[in-house]
Amino acid sequence: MTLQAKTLAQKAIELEDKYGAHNYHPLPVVLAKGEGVYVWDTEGKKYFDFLSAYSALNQGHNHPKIVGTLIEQAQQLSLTSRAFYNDALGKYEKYITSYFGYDKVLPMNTGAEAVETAIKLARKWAYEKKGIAENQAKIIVCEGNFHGRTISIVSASTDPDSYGGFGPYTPGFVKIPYNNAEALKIALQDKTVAGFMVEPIQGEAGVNVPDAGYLAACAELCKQNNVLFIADEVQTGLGRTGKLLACEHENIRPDVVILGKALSGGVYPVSAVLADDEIMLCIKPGEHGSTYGGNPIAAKVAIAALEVLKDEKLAENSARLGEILGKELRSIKSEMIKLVRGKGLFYAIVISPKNGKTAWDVCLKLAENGLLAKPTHGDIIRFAPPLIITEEQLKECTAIIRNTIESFE
Ligand code: IF1
Repeated sequence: MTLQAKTLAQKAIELEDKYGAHNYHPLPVVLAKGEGVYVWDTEGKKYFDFLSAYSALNQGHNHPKIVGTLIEQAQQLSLTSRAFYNDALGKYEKYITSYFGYDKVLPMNTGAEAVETAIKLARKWAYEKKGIAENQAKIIVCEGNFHGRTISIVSASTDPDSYGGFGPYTPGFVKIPYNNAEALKIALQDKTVAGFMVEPIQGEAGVNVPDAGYLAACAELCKQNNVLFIADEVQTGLGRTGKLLACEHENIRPDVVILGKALSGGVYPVSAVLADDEIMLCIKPGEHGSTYGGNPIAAKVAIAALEVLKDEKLAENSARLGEILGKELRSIKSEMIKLVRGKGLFYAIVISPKNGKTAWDVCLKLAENGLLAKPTHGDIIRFAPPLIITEEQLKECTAIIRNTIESFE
């Protein structure tokens, strides 16, 4: 590494350390450029991006169509607020509702805002349509969930790292084990339940894939009990697991769908909640919104990001290459790999420390070998490349992963 480049990288790290909140512990890699499945650091070293900003970059870095749309709209009209109409939002709302088959969309910005919106919709629907007594509505969530970091959302969390020290907590959340339909059946004996909010695959928990049939059983239980099935597809949606929405693996049409991340192809915060009129119209003018929600840039960029998903058949690519990724990961013979799980291009390996070396050390070595991934919960490494990756590039990546793991033997 040249002294100048090292200084650049070191300087960037020092600036973040001195002037930024310490709410993350990044890998010591300082990125300066991204293109497709690749990123480059300040020294010009090239890496495969195997995290895709937690599945916000399904379409890859700097996608020409998406970035081009961003630039064009930004130079035309960036923000009107919802105090006025604009010529982009209606087109987007028509496009996305027909794309996913729902009556309406409520546009927001971050995933957490969309999750909060879904919680508010479920509660409003419970009072106005289901007839649950005011302020009594409950939402059932699963242990190990990750739905965002607002106070109400961490009130639903079972992870001390998420909720610890942020009390008092928002009431109205019932926590049940994940991947256990019987537990949901019991929880639904409570007639004040408005909704069941679930990740089709739990991302942060380490790509925790439930048993086949679990989600379908839950959807059926919700239907029988007039409870909303709310799918948080912020991370699993938009092709990541090999289908447009992960719920499609079990032929489920959720009552409420939450989207984010790759809805903008990683160029702009865009999130959305989809639902039919009976639910969506429970929120009246002036009862919900946000300054940037549904802005013209978000509207146009989201259309472009969704068109790319479809035109480039990214869900199909994810399904096909996900089979190869899973097979290759499972073929690595190493005591360090305790478990491999995933679906589509959404995988995780659980690492057993060896000679004091942990998942963090593996990720440092992977970076040295040209592949970026990040550990979660100490012993889990998530692998989620952009869905545009080719079979040849994927094979290069699995070879890097194999050689890196084997180098610890
Ligand atoms: C971080 C991971 C964490 C999400 C699901 C809603 C949101 C997320 C299923 C909120 C966000 C991000 C947040 C980011 C790291 C990443 C993440 F699961 F993807 F790995 F934290 F658990 N629902 N996930 O995964 O969306 O408000 O972030 O736009 O907070 O460190 P957001």
